[in-house]
Amino acid sequence: MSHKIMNRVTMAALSLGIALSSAYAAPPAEMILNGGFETGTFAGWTVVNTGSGAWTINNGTFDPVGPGTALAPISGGFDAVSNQPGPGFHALRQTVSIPSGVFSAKLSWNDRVRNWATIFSDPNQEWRVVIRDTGGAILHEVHSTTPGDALQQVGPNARSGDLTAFFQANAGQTVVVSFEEQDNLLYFNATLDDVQLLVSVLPTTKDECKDDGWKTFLNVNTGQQIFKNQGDCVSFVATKGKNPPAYN
Ligand SMILES: [Ca+2]
Repeated sequence: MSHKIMNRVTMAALSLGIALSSAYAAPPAEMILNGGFETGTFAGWTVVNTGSGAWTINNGTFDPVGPGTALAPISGGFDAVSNQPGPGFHALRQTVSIPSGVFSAKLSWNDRVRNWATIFSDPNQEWRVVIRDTGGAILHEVHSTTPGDALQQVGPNARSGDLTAFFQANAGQTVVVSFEEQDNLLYFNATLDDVQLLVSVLPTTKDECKDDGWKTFLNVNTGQQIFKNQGDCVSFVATKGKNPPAYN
């Protein structure tokens, strides 16, 4: 395991309060880089701005074009805010490779939504979170504003989507996680922070079960361990999955 991956795994484990006691264990991996924008940059992100306006890194002083005012970052020192003087489309994207053997997957983030038009409209005055293929086609919608929703959702709003079934059905595929603000009715400020894509995979060797490694296999959507004990984990590996985890 590279230092870079180890660091990311360790960070994901720490965020879930797991003790890394096994040399072989495979705790849930964080697949998003710089999800909190704490580099103060868009490092790790593909920034798409078409039409009018752009995404901006906000340290609490960014005052968007239009009636929106500066707001403190959702967490830490920075978040990302969209703004525009005219119609446009603004996306923040990361490309991820879906591993095989996924047990659970969860995409979570915090946002603020400030729609200065009189309505949301699909898709032309909308905030949405979708999974696209590398050609741009939408494969899965995680979240979307809907006509009738409150126009001002300053929050911050903690949102998430369970991607387990989608990841299991698309193992081995490369996909694009895309946070999108689109507008053509009036000003629209979307704010994004704290993006996490946690993925847990099942063990493939008995060694991953030993030295308390079995404790690190979690359902990232519930936070629960999936194996009852080391024997439950070893049995899963030995039977090539025919004997499922106790808590699946
Ligand atoms: Ca942040």
